[in-house]
Amino acid sequence: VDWKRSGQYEDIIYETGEGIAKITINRPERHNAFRPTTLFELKDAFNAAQEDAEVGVIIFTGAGERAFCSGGDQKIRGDDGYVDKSTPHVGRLNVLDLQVQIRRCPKPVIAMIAGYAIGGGHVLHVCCDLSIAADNAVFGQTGPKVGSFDGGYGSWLLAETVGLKRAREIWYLCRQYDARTALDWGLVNAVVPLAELETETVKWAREMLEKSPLALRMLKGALNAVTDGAAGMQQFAGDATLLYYMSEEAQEGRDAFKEKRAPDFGRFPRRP
Ligand code: 2NE
Repeated sequence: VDWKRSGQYEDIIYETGEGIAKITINRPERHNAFRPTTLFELKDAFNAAQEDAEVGVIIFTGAGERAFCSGGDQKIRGDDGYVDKSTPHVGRLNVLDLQVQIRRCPKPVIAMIAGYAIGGGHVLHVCCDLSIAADNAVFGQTGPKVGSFDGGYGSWLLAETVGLKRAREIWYLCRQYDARTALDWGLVNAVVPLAELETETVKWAREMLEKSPLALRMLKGALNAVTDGAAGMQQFAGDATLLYYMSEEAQEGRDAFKEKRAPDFGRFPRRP
């Protein structure tokens, strides 16, 4: 893909090409650990990809070959969350907002993982629709080791993905798992040689770009709805309203109002 870079970011890279947006955490010297600034920029980039009608699939990755993301930057962790120049007086845990944003984004998000996906970085890939791992990928949670935990998607979405016993093992023991194990456990969709990671991920993206965007949108909403409870149903209901707005039946209601006449819904079938 001939990626075109755009946006003014310090911690991330935003690129687009051939209907794909590629969002890269660019802090390789810290294994792509995130700080509040990183997350504000990711929020902006994911929003740009969602709003861009040319974009159908988003690839989320980390710079370099050593890490996808190593979670919250422990070196700038304050006493009430993560602190940096973008939020100097109050600690933030704004990765949780990004998790929700990835789930709510109606376009498929693929995590493209080389190296470590650890801690809050592991949770981010769990929140993505698909995960493609390089053969050097390493997965795990570290919370109970470093004084943290994720009791949200990081726990129950992980359990939905690998099963409760394995989710407990991952969190309670804080072990690291290789790419083959992650594949066996259903934590990733595919494992490929490191040198082929982007080529293979783009191949998956292109296959999805050939499919009906509305069908993919509805499927993402449907697959998320159960885990996301009322919030998931709310999004799915919004998509149902979108589809209804696109029908002649709904448009008759709008037109009747504008033309100051009674609506004629009689020509629409009362389906069994
Ligand atoms: C990832 C891991 C196991 C890699 O180990 P290794 O030995 O291959 O690399 P090394 O030397 O540890 O890391 C390379 C550089 O990156 C920094 C390191 O400190 C080192 O830099 P120098 O000190 O040599 O200058 N680095 C790596 N991860 C970092 C991090 N998260 N924050 C700041 N600097 C980091 C090993 O590096 C590791 O265990 N990293 C820590 C993983 C971790 O505990 N993450 C936080 C979990 S909590 C969380 O993410 C979270 C949450 O649970 C809930 C809400 C929000 C966040």
